Amino acid sequence: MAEAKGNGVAEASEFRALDEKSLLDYIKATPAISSVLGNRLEGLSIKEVGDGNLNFVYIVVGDGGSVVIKQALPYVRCIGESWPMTKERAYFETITLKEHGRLCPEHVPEVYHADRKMSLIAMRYLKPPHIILRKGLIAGVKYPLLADHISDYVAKTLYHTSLLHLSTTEHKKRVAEYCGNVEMCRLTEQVIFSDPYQISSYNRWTSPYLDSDAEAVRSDNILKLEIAELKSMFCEKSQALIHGDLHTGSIMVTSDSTQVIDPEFAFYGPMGFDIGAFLGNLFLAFFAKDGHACEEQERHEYKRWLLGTIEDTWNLFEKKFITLWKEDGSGDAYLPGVYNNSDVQLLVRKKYMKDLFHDSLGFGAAKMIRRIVGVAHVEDLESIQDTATRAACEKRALLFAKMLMKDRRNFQSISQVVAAAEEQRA
Ligand code: ADP
Ligand code: SR1
Ligand code: MG
Repeated sequence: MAEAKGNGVAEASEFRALDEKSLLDYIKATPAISSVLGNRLEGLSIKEVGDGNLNFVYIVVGDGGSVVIKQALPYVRCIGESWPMTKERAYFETITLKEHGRLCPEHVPEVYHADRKMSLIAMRYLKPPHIILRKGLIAGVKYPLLADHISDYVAKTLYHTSLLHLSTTEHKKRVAEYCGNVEMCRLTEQVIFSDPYQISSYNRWTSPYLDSDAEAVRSDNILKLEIAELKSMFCEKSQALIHGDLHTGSIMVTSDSTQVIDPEFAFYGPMGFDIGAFLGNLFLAFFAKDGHACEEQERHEYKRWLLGTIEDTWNLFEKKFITLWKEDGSGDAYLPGVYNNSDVQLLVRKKYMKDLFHDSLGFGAAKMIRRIVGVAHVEDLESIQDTATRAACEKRALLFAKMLMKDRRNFQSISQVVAAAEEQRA
């Protein structure tokens, strides 16, 4: 059925959209998958569970093992066939899972089989009690290792795919391959950097409460100046192999395991886009918390935990990233012949990390804004049943995000950003 290529990605003769029934035939004809199931294919349970925005995800469980099979169809699932989208995204997700998995195996599920023509990936099933982080946050669960694990993942994947580690020859080769994921990048350009700032039929917000707030975003010239700068960075800065969609719905967790899934938007882009996605989504969880029924003391403690996790993630990331740089620094960016004394090394590291911090704040703010006045909102806020209460949470989050995008260069530390979030009033 499918023939393996040199990069471990097989190619079927042609594309077919699968369903729970035809998937069984595919599994039977694919030794790389049936062997994971212990070749015991009688009585397999196959369930489609995709609750993401784009793809179809099947959980396959049998007596001999389990596997997750993900297939991309040529459109955006949450909108429908009216929004066509390349199914090549499954190929970029595959090669990124493999590369990020090589660099950080503790936090990325293993790929067992991939089929480029079928736009299909078979990967490790992250069994219960793994749940999507966003759902855990909505339920008020604390994850004490989250900051340590995610800072590990971003530090390792970003550092090792940047010019701090790679030669320009190797880096350019990789950049060229990932230029192929242009359609996914263009989707992000539209829904994060353009649509929230113009009239678009895809935009929505909690109306009528946020009508004037959405209009204010569309008529704020300073905000437009900033989003233009961030968009140009997103399009032009090929800094590292980024995940490209690192929100809290792309992470599965238990109390001691953190697994990053779904890197179909991956490309060589600005590092701050990944860090900002994670931090921005934690800030959304923070602002949403006031809208969820909860005892006052418990709410206060949970919001403190979220802010502590934001602080720890950045601070640990910075420490780990600098350590990797000090221990290695073998890339072409800062040649030892030029940067040959500790003073100049300190100078460039400080400048690099300061710029990365401000990029992360800017992208984090952009990610927050799009989830409030653009397409594809987040469950943290959407699950607040009372409309007026939800609108009040969204207003505070939006005001904070606009301030963060405009004033990001004035922040010297993550603790100052966290303090600003705590002080944010409607
Ligand atoms: P999309 O690309 O559509 O956003 P996701 O990759 O986010 O799809 O997956 C959708 C859902 O499928 C996730 O929210 C999660 O519940 C489930 N899922 C995806 N991958 C796995 C996995 N490896 N193990 C267990 N569940 C998974
Ligand atoms: C139509 S926008 C869909 C969104 O879902 C994905 O997870 C990305 O965040 C994308 O922007
Ligand atoms: Mg997803």
